[in-house]
Amino acid sequence: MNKTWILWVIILTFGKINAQSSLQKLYPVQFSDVTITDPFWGAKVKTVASATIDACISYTQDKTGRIRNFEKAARRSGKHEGIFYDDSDVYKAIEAIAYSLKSHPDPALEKNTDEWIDKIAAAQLPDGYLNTYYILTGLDKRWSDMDKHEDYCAGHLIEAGIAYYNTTGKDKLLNTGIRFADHIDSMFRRQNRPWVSGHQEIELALMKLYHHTQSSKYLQLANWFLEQRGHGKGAGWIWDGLKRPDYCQDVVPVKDQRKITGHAVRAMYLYTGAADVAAVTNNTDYITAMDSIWEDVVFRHMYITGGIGSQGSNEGFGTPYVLPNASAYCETCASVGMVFWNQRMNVLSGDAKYIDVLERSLYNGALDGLSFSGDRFFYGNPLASKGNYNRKEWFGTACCPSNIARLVSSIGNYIYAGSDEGIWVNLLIGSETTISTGGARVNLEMESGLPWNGNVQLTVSPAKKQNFELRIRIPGWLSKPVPGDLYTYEDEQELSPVIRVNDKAFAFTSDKGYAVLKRNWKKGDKVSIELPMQVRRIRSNPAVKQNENRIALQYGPLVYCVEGIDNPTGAGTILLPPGTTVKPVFESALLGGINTLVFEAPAITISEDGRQVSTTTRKIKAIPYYSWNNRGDSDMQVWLPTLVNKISINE
Ligand code: FUB
Ligand code: ZN
Repeated sequence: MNKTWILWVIILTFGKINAQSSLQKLYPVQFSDVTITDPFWGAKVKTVASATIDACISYTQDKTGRIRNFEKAARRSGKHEGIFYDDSDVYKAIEAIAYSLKSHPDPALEKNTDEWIDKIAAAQLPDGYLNTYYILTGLDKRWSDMDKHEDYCAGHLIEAGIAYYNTTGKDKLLNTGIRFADHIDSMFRRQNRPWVSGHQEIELALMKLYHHTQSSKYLQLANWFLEQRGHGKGAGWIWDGLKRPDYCQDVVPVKDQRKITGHAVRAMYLYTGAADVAAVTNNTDYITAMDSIWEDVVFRHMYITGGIGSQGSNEGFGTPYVLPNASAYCETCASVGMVFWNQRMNVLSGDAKYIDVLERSLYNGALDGLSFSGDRFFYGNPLASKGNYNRKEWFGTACCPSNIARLVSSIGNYIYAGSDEGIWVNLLIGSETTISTGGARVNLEMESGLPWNGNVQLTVSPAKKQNFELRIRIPGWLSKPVPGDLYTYEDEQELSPVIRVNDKAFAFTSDKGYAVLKRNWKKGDKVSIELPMQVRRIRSNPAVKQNENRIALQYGPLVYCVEGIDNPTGAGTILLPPGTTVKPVFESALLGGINTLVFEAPAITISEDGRQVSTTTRKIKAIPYYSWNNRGDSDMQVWLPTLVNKISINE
């Protein structure tokens, strides 16, 4: 089918379509076209390649039965080990491996992965079905329980298959995923049999498959899954003993949703898939819904770390403005999901506010999930701890390790985008790429001091002299912590970058958070960007009672915390009164080289005889939030009190 026909099929298939102009404004540059040269992110990508992937393999293949389940499923006999969604961890590990192999080729790793793939493919049934839990516990029950994650696992299989094919050119896993997708299509969409996915993921995966194959049935199937929601067809999701369709975003149809509800990872994957569908079908109802939901998340439910999910009971969202710090759930996967969704929203709108949120979740809420050693993980990422919370080697439900691995190893996905008008620089991360705009090929080289200093240099080299816009995101954190009024800078200063082209100040215009540099670019043009970095004191909206009379510190894109190991009186004893001077100090020998924030402030101390409590002035050190708990167990706090608000001698 040629492109015009495909468009007509889409137009006839989907109701609300604006065929005149595409809703999608930008085309993200794939990580495989981006070489990371950044000291900060390059080190993280290397850690994932050298340690995180090994950890995932060790737990997937040796220390748990995940790979054995596929071997048994291929034999159609044996006891299933683990939980019904464990297949997804194998697929996510393969996806992370695929991304990592691109920058860190490793023949032994590839061979081992090929062997996994042989086992996975051997387990697939002739009708395309593939799920080791049901193959081993009773195929008569397959597709009988919407919450059993069969389609969720299928989605991760599809994502892994595409990733592995893109890196290696090997299509065995991809074809396994396609057969499973076809099976699902024949079981559900073509029979019009109700199925509300209990854990969204299949939608976004099918959209990747649609783009990979250009087969419109995957687009239709993705949209079909979206349209299943909100008509009472779901299983009546139960948590806390109550029927709660809000847990699975199943109360009203996606297009009519306006508020965020329920399980945070489910929600992020749902809206990522909805944005992917909308980008192709131009369904403005989905955009209207997501604009409103996004504001609800960012204006009322998001932690300053970009983490989401305030409660463990539903692994998700609670009451607006209720953001407890020590019990914050903030699952690593939810922050990964924030990165996915916000990128899609940026692609649809060309608005940098989504990248502001993406960057916050990436550098803080998500990165906190990975230890410096690469083989320890946080599942939840609280903003305060009494010292008894620490990273683990693995989890019974092990969604987070491979999720952070696949995000970090594909970090190049989030840096650049292109459009007909020009080139978009979203994240200021040292890298090199070549982008097409207006028919021209333009090479870009970026060097960046972030997150430690605000000096960024870009070398722009079009193949020939070319007029286009270079749109560089002006980080939102120069002006305000986040869009909306959930958090504000105490000083309310809006700082501006200084941008020079070939050493001359350039009078750029601003549009939707981007500095727009329009000129006739020639090979080797140099753009320098100076981002004025200052320590910022952040206040919460007064509606957040948990942060009343408290301040969080931020420097550049990083949120800071105090950890007991640096502050002998303990993280929970430190006050940050108004007027305290806080200075950044780069400490090259600490935690791989970080900016610490140092200040003198009162700390609550107890006299030696235990009979007096007083404050004494101490030298305090704060570290980036993502780097805490890398030096053993320690207490930690992000929101520092400005005054003594409570003394308790109860434990
Ligand atoms: O259900 C699969 C994964 O397990 C979810 O994404 C996580 O939140 C955890 O519940
Ligand atoms: Zn997780």
